Amino acid sequence: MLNIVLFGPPGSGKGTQAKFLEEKYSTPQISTGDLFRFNLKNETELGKLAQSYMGKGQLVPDEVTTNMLVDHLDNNPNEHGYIFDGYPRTTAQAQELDKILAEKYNDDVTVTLALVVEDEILVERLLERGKTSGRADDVDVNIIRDRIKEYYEKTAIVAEHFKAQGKWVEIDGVGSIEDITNKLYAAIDAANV
Ligand code: B4P
Repeated sequence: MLNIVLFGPPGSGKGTQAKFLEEKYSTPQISTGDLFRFNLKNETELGKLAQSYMGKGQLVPDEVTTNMLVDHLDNNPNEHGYIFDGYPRTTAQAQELDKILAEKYNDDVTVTLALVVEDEILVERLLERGKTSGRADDVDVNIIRDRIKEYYEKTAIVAEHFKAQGKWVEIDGVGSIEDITNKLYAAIDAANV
């Protein structure tokens, strides 16, 4: 299996790039953000709970997020592997992902690709997306800044988990979308030998 973790702050291009990787490697994208938004749209209990965190720029609790991920994996089996987009976002989630892949598939994360983009560019991109995305968390600059703060407080530390496993590659996330995609392909091909 090829199990790719796409990592980076909000607006760094995870969702944008996941689509290209999905097509090239036949590994479906799993975006926990998209799964929460799907639940929100369908007004499920999970959607309402998630919105109470997402609307404030906060992370949804680990247990809720991991249970949703496991359900999704069970309902969408794929022997080639997966692109994890936006999961893990805490060290507890990273430990859970290792456990899930080992127990379910006797496998592990192939590589974590971390998109590096400076904060002011993140804010610009998300405000731009907010003009058309209909996402409440992309419209208010204070919520965007809270999301970025949450990233530095809870998510950035996940790097240590994957660095310790030798599965951490940083990619410059500024430049044309195509150039970044090509850098990601090269990093995956180098890791998947
Ligand atoms: P997500 O849906 O994952 O939101 P995101 O981080 O903003 O998306 P992404 O980073 O993929 O957007 P992209 O850069 O592609 O999460 C939303 C919320 O859900 C979180 O805040 C949290 O509350 C909750 N959540 C999700 N997962 C969770 C978890 N595991 N645990 C707890 N809570 C969780 O796109 C941004 C914009 O940049 C786009 O408009 C794009 O066109 C543009 N862009 C991309 N690449 C570009 C480039 N190279 N140049 C110019 N623009 C570019």
